[in-house]
Amino acid sequence: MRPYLFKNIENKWQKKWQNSNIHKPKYSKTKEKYYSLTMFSYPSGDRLHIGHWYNYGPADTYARYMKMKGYNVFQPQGFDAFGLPAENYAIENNIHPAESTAKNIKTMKQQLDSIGAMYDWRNEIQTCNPAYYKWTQWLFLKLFDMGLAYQKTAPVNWCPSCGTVLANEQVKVIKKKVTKVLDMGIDPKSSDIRYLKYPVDKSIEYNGCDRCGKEVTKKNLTQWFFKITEYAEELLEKLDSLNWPEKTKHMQKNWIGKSVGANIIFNIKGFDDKIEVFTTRSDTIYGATYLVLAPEHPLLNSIVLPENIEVVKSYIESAQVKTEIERISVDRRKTGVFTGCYAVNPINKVEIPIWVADYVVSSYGTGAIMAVPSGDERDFEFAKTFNLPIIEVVSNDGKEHGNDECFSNYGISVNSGDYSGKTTEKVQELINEKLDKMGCGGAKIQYKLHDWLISRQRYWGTPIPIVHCSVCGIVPLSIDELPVLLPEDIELSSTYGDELSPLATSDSYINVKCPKCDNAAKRDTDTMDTFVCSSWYYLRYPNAGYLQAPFDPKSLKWLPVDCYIGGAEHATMHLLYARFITKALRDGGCLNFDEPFTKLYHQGTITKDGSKMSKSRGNTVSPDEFIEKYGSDTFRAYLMFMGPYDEGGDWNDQGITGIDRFLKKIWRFCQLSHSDGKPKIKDLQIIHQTIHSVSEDLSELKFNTAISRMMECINYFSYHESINTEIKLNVIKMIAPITPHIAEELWEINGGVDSVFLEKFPEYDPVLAEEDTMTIAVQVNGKLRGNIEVAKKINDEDLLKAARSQENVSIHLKDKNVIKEILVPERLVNFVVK
Ligand code: ANZ
Ligand code: ZN
Repeated sequence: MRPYLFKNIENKWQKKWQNSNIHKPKYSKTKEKYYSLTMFSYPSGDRLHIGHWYNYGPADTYARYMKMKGYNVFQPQGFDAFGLPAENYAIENNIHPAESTAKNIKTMKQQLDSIGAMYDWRNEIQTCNPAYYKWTQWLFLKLFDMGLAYQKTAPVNWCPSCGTVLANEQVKVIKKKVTKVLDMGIDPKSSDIRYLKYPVDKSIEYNGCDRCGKEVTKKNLTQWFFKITEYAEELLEKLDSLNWPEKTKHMQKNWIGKSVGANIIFNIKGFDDKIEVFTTRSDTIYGATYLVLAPEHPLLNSIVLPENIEVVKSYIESAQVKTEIERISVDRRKTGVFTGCYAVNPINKVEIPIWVADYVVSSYGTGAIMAVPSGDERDFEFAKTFNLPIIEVVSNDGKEHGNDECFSNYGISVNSGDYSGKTTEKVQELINEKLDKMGCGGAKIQYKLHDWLISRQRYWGTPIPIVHCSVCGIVPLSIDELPVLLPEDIELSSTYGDELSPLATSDSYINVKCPKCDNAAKRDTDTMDTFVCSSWYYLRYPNAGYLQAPFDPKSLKWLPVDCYIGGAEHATMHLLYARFITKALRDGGCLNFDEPFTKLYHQGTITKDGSKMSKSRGNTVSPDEFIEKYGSDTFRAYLMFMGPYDEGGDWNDQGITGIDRFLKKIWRFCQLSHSDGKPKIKDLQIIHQTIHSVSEDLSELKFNTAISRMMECINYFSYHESINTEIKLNVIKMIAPITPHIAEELWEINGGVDSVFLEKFPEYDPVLAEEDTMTIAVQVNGKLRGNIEVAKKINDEDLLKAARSQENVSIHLKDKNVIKEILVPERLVNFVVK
């Protein structure tokens, strides 16, 4: 037997695969197409880590399995090469990001090669390449043309540490434990003068930047947005049709945040202005005892009475320093001040005071509410705090209970004029109709989703193809002016001036002639969010070199993506943006499908000693050293064996030696000499049972159990001195998707021509796989006392005999009278005794 020299074997096959067409799909044959995609990676300067491997290795196993199942598999690879991490890396290392990115991509590609994956490198994508970002600019212009890209001035998220604005999706709630030293001054009861200072652990929450974790602030800026809200309903509704993890669908659903309710317009006594509120409970309008405006509400500039201006002003200022999370948290003490003016309830004409309070936020609904203390907890507390009236308007039985409580459920209206006695649903319907007739609002659907802010004040991104002209205003470039190349004469620094884009410092870039009127004009100085680059890349892959358009219309037959594998952290960012862009391009006449990713799968995370691997924790494990020591096949198989693919597992070095032994057993087994004569029935049964479960597991990405079954199978055969060749070849084919290099080598050793990946994955024969024995549970008086293994063809008499003689059962039958024997075929025997 030859020794298992994994290094030689892996090098040999990686070269062979590269030089052959084996990884290339038949592009024109899309009938059996299978587009297997993994999320492309960021070349940020780190080497490929276990996380990448855990995404790409098992995903390749799945792709290879699908290929052996007869699919025409397309598995591309590329680089999400623009963005902050790449720019920051370049700044730190004092080189141009174009240069460092190219270098990092080169290293990453070498590492990717060591996985031995079935990548079709002919269709590689690098988003920082002008041949690609030309089409990202095209996408911007397309959306602009469709009215889906627009500029507006709004309070936006600003990350001071990254020096750029961020989309809402890229801001996350960060929980942190901090130790604060409380200074209580001098203890008056104590005789010695001692300061009461003691540290307390406090947990704080704030809105942080998804990249750097620093606190994000709000700034009023003019920025570019993509109108994702136009698709809110479809994004929500089509979730049901997707073969995606339920959790991810749920997160998108919550992020979109649909609320069915009404807008109600209140007149303001003594002013022409009106206040519009959003409510999900228009039926409670008779219980509205005051209105609340968010501190940012523009009406506060005009309606506050002179004697109230001072307090309102200082209240607004105090609200500004609080985070939104703090403001809306339910258990916080409510604060607020009276504006001095009154609003008129459009339904019953009652005048109610207008307050300003920070528990109402400007970013949701209309930034104003009608407060119903008897129906809403927050309003209830506020009313208690400030002694405002509480009017009961809904109860469970339509009777007034007059108790001082908040009832937030649906029920039957009371104290509501003609509406009393009717159900919540009915009253909502009637009131909404009435409001509509009066011109005072009506039914309204509200979403939490906001438009996608796509401008970034950073250098390393796709320039926005817009010119600002003092005469013509915003002028989009035409397609033949693309790409707008990133200027090279820019001094990069980690501390750009506030809000100033690095591109603004290049005179030669900024100053242009207006394409419309030829007067002096200026280019837009921002670049696009890198999530724009990744929102459409899967469309270009099937013919990534196409010059005439962003994607080749013919190659669109490859879409949608059949299976997309990547991290769950993208649930409400990339995965939402990509769905939106697909729908927008469909409506723009470019695509004829609704959803980009038919099936989605999230791999879990690999931990080290229970915590997530990260550079800052210093607990990362480099794949390279293990590939060096054990080989790529062993490493890949070990990653898959550690736990269910969607759960991940904890890394430890001991585990990998088990897989190492397993591969060596396979190596030995697949070189056993051929045994003459017919194979034993038991051998056939084992191999067909294994084929059955391994193919089922692989088709569901259950790699760990597939490998377990292979191990059991190999253990069974480990006593054999020779083996039927048919069985041996089946083992090689079964292991091929999991450990591709060793499988190819064994295939060749056994006289296989070409590649094992041109073979079909073995089919199991149900007759041969059939067990000839079965396990029967034996009970005494309904209690399980033992199990027996018997032949499937056994008759009842022999079965009962075997059951009685089971060791533990016989103990429980001793000296007892069996009054009944119950037989459940193929499952159970129960002795009823006295
Ligand atoms: C009156 C009312 C009566 C309400 C009642 C609730 C219960 P969701 O389901 O999240 O959409 N609201 C509206 N805009 C707000 C804002 N900008 N800041 C804070 N709260 C706001 O919640 C909708 C409800 O949240 C609305 O319905 C409003 O309070 C409040 F018995 O109006 B409701
Ligand atoms: Zn002009």
